[in-house]
Amino acid sequence: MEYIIKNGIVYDPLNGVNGEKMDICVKDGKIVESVSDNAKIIDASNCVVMPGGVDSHSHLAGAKVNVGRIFRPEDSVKDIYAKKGLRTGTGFSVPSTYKTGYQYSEMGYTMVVEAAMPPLIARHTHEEFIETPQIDKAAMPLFGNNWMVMEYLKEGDIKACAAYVAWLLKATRGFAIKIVNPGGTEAWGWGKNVHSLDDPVPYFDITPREIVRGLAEVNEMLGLPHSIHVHPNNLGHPGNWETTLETMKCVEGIEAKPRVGERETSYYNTHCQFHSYGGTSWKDFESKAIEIAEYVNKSKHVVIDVGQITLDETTTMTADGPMEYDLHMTNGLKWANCDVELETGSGVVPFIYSPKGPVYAVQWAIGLELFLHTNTDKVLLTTDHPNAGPFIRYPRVIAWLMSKKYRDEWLYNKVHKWAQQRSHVADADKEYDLYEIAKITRANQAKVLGLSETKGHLGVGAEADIAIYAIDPEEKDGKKIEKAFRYAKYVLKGGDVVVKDGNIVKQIFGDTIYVDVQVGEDLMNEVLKDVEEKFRRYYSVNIDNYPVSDKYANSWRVIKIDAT
Ligand code: MFN
Ligand code: ZN
Ligand code: ZN
Repeated sequence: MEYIIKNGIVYDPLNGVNGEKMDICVKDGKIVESVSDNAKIIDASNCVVMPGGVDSHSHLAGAKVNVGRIFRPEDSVKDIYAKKGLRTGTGFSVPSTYKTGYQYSEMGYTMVVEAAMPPLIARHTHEEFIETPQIDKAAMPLFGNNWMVMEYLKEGDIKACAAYVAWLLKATRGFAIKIVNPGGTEAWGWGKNVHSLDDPVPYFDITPREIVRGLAEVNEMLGLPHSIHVHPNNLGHPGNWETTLETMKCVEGIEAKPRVGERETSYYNTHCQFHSYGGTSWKDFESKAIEIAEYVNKSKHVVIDVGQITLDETTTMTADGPMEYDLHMTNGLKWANCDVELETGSGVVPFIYSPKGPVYAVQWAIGLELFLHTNTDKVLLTTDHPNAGPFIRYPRVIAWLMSKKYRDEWLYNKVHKWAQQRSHVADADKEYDLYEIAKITRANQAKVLGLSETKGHLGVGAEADIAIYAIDPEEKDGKKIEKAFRYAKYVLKGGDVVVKDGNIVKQIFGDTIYVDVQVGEDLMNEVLKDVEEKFRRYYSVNIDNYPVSDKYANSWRVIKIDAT
């Protein structure tokens, strides 16, 4: 099938295209130079054309997401999705699988990364991916509290650790190294936590600093497409901005050495909003977003996603088990806790971020300040779905960023006054333009994930993942901006029109992307012997039942890397 998208205003930052009227040609699922006269015409007059959206951090599938669904029937009854010809779905903050795929697609997103996959439960994640239509998917296995990782790093055996990471990525069909509260989730198994970068993990006697640095070295030794993806210690605690800065600094000097892709950063700090807190308690809680943004701007190795608070009722879920216990003690709502032997654990707690809550107002302002003060090449749009709010609010976040007037409507009329008093958001005049929106929702993401050869741009050879929005580039009416980005005029995925006028017109299933890194055979054999021994001694499963087999995807896309 051939298409020509005519007369749209194109925003394609990876190719430096900033609001030019031009035609985009599509053939056989790819963007091409030209098409024949038989090509179908898509009229994009008065519309904006961007690459398909890429979400590098979202909790959409797997163990804790499903706990969230089961645990919150009150969330499921709220938002029923029933459209002719499509699978029905439910759930506002933790939507069911089909609804997740459809709603991302309606917004023009074509690729989403599940941010935290417990390796032992990888199959569950992939099973849910099979049921999540419209988008390409990838998942990041959790490494920051893994017994084997901690032992190898304690022994200073980076090479063995790298081989183990390579094995686990392949066994779980994982995409990148995720680190959540390094050492703290393991400590939670003993009812404890770690509170600083140099607090030793019980029994393992290794520190968060050693875990983060060690895994960063492993990451660059293997040359993975993405960098380490880090949720630092002390999430959500007043005063944590110092831990955040220290964590960013602890990998200074470790250079990005991807063997595929064009990533320049060796450290990705996720949901940075939850890590930019000043004060000593909730009573003197204040923003340290500008301090964090200033460090990020001057540090070549760092990129952040924001985790913007959307001021909704939502469901929080994280592999940071002790943090969820703290949150439950703070808000008094129900709490679920799950342990995953040898690897990780998680917690789930509902949360109501009321705009009238003083603390939530400051959290909202902190996210916006990070967007408004960080260099737009180094910041990515996320809500840490569903932790700071559901992904269907991305269009509202875009509206807050593009229109100071709209931001101020919220700041002065809807949100508690602490947002003005405890942050500098009221002073920030910056308004994003569509070029910058395209950066923080597509170009930057594709680049830091190492996928920018074919994703996140509209150059010849790119996958034909394209979003077309009915919006005037000068629009300042927040509601209109939100509506335009919530329901795309057209979305193409792999060269098929999948959305028209905000409705799904074709159901397709994307690929599941993972990395397969080859390391030296002798080293791998040695490490495998060790791992087999660990399985016999400690795991309740047999190693032969651990790897994810071929049938766990609609279609796999493997990124092969030679690190021998
Ligand atoms: C990451 O996974 C991930 O993370 C993230 O809720 C997550 O009430 C999961 O106990 C949070 N609030 C306060 O203490 C506020 C102070 C309060 C007071 O007691 O003084 N002040 C007021 O109420 C102001 C009253 C005056 C006024 O101005 O109105 C706390 C409390 C809280 C705080 C609760 N914290 C948690 C935040 C952290 C992490 C959420 C989510 C988090 C989720 N991803 O004159 C007048 O007008 C009167 C003024 C008022 C007065 O003085 O009375 C994983 O992957
Ligand atoms: Zn996290
Ligand atoms: Zn997260």
